[in-house]
Amino acid sequence: MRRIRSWHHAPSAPRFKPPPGAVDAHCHVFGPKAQFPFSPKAKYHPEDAGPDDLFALRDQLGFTRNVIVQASCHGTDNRATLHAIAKSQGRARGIAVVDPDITDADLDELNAAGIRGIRFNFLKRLVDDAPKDQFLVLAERVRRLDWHVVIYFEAELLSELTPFMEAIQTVIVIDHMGRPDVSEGPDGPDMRAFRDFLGNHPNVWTKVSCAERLSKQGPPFNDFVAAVSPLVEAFPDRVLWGSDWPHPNMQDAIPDDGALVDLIPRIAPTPGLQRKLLIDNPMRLYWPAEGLPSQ
Ligand code: 0GY
Repeated sequence: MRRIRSWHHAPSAPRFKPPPGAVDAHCHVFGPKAQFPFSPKAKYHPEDAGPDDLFALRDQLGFTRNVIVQASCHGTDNRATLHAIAKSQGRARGIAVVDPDITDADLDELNAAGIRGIRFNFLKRLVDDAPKDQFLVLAERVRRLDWHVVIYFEAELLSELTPFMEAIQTVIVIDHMGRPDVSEGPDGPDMRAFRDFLGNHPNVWTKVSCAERLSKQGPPFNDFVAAVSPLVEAFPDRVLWGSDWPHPNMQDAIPDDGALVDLIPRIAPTPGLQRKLLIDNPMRLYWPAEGLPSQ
């Protein structure tokens, strides 16, 4: 499989300055492949995007911390993610993807290494199967660690997955708002259904991320901003923001990370909303023992 680059080598400097302590709560690392090979089941083979590049971008964009989400190309081998967390000097946590037969001792080890949750991926183009019954068992098993569950699905699956999600007792974080059609506007069927879903399920959080995937208009992503800002206003305590660097599978439309950061004040227009989105909410989920940085 050809190796592809999906990330910008020279992103612009954002005009928006994140508040000190800001968390990029959704990003990935790829490899380096020589050290951490891809899964035999990987659906894409990206160019290396390791911790040094990630942390350089973090600093350039004005962030302090990262939450690194295990990408599907590494399957259930979490070593690349753990390697990046270990290099972060306490400034990264992670979300793992695990085999259903993982032992409790291995889960404990992941916890000690900075993992705080597991991801269930329902995108057919990324994974071969998504066994709901096994996911439910895993979700129950990680409760003792006070982990949460991250779920990635597309909007057409929201109603079908609702009973599955209702059976999960932990916090649930939904990636990229379950990929709504933002071009339909804030009151289009997808955004309305998703806001109703959050309203009815107080344990569900979401990442207001991925303008570069969800927008049909492209930069400056006006359709994304119009659809997403009411959601941030309605659920200010259950939203996270992530860059999604190195933007898996975006090789045909590589986004400028600086421009993505400049969307933050457009979807979270006040300093109070920005602080919740970038600091209070991710710190509660990923660094609860540290308390919140003073304002
Ligand atoms: C994302 C989105 C994608 C990929 C993955 O694990 C992954 O490979 O999450 C995608 O292709 O939509 O969140 O990075």
